[in-house]
Amino acid sequence: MRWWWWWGASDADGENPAPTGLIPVAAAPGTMLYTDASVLRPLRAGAVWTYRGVQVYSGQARVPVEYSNAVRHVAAAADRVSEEGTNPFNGGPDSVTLALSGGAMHSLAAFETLPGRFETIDEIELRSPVRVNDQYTVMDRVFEDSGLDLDDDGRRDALGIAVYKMVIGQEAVALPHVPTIDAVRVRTYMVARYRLTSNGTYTDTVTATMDAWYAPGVGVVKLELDEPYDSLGFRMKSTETLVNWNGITEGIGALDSKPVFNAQGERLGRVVDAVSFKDHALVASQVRLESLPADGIALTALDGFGNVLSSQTYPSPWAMDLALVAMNGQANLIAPQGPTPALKMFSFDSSGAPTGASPVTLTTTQLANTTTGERVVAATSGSVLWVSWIA
Ligand SMILES: [Ca+2]
Repeated sequence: MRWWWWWGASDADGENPAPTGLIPVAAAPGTMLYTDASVLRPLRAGAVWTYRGVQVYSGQARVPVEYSNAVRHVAAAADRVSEEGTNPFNGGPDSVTLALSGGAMHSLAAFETLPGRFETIDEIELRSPVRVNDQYTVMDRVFEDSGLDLDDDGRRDALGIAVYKMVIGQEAVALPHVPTIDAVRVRTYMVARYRLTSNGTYTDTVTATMDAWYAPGVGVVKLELDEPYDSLGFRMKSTETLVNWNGITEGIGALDSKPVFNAQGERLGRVVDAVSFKDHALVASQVRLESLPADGIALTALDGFGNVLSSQTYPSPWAMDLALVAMNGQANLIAPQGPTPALKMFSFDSSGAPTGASPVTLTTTQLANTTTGERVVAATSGSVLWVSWIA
């Protein structure tokens, strides 16, 4: 995260090694929250965190701005990823490199200190162990040439910038569409002031803060940036909260919906029933087979993202009235079938391929209203199969 670069000092050549004097003495270390900081910032190529953002302006009659930001991890090396945001803090696309080193999570970003001259800034986002009150410095620099001459003496004034972080503690964070989650709050302070060349005095100190909440196993679940908005002293607060997380093998929140296609390349028809297995679902849906007088059904296996693993179509009159039930790792389809009215059970494996030579007849009782879509309903308890129908 490099939100504070907007502050932009511009002359590394004139850098003074003396610190700014803007960083306070750290408080005594408090409770240890995590021995290993990396659990709070998982690096996972392909994972995507989607945030809802809002920017509110204080002291100004201005309508809040809503935006969204999707952050993706792209593989970079064994111990690092490129973290690419579509719109962090509503500022357009941006990316940083995240690297785990020595128990600390580093955020590296190239910064153009002078036109055409780039410097990589290494910011420690989190370090181990994670303790309340832990304070660490990202930057403590004085730029002798700030590019501005505030006191009009013909010489450009110096700018001191201090960036440091403090672990605030653990908090329960309420999120939209996502259960409340415990997260560690870390506050970043960005403090700056000018030193005037005419008399060596300092201007008022200006402070921006950014709070980040890190949830174990998930990463950043909330960000809040509070920064000066303009020279009149107004402030802008930007808040980003996690809407969903696609962690590839796990996740939280609901992902965007997307159409699912059957074996014929058509959108899945009316879903009649569905069952779940350990890592996928099997969906029975109606399908119109042009060559047949009646509808058939498609049995489509979907992974947790709605990707089709397999899809098979069966011509049958089942579509109007059937039940699908998972039992012993199989999918059992229970449906009336003629010509003699009977309720039969057809077995499939979890991908929807037929198993067993022939269907099992459950009853030959005359069924009522099978042509009007009255539902056959089935459930299991242990090894017992329950079926209900209208006789
Ligand atoms: Ca000056």
